[in-house]
Amino acid sequence: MYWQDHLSRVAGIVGRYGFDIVAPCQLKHYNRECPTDWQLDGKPQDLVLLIGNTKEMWPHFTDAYANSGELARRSDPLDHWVEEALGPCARDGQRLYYGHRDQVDMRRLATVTGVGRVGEAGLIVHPIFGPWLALRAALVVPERGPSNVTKPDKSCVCESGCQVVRGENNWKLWLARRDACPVGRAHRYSEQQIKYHYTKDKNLLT
Ligand code: B12
Repeated sequence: MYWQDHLSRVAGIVGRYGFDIVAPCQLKHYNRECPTDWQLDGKPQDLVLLIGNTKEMWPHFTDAYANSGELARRSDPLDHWVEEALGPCARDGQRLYYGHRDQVDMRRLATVTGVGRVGEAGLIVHPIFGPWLALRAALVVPERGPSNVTKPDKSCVCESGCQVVRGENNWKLWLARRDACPVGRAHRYSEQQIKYHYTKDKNLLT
């Protein structure tokens, strides 16, 4: 199979749960950017697919939460559900690494796959979704990935400057920095999704 076929297959599976970002690179493109202990195993040309989501994922998660007592008993229901949703996309010989628990540097992977640039505040900024995305997992497939990955721009340059938003380092500061970004405002998360992401308060889900 070509890497495009793997990408379509994975996008088809994870898209059912609202994971609407799937982006490829070769393993060496990621590994050469990383400290040794964050590198992933495999051959240099292997395909890596970054899997992420925008606000599209949220209703899938809240529906699953409403219909499953099991999720409510978990200390981090969203991370648990992410594993349930993404797990089936890894076939034999393919390895799935989760951003919330495995040693994979999702921000570096986002830049080498061209998903986004690193904004002044350090958040990944996607050309359409702006900072309104989450980087969930990396799937390593032992087949040749795309060799001609566009060299990503290293950083954003814009007039509004999320870096000018300063204050006490709490979640409201990070929300203000996201809100300062002029890109992707139509893709802002709902209030429920925002608050849950920053506080992990399960009461918000009921
Ligand atoms: C560990 C971690 C944290 C820790 C970092 C502290 C520590 N001493 O370990 C804590 C829990 C504090 C944290 C907080 C936040 N995090 Co965080 N974090 C991660 C995680 C799991 C690994 C980062 C890492 O070690 N990288 C590898 C090393 C080699 O690279 P590094 O650049 O030196 O790593 C440092 C920075 O990444 C920094 N850091 C961690 N998160 C963030 C977020 C931002 C915006 C910045 C500027 C820096 C930063 O901490 C790392 C250790 O010092 C990644 C997911 C992943 N697997 O990549 C998410 C991740 C980087 N975090 C993310 C976010 C959004 C945040 C917060 C804004 C969320 C919040 N709850 O408020 C805050 C802000 C961080 C800050 N600078 O104050 C997102 C960024 C998404 C994006 N669009 O860019 C990621 C990718 C998670 C995701 N699922 O999408 N985080």
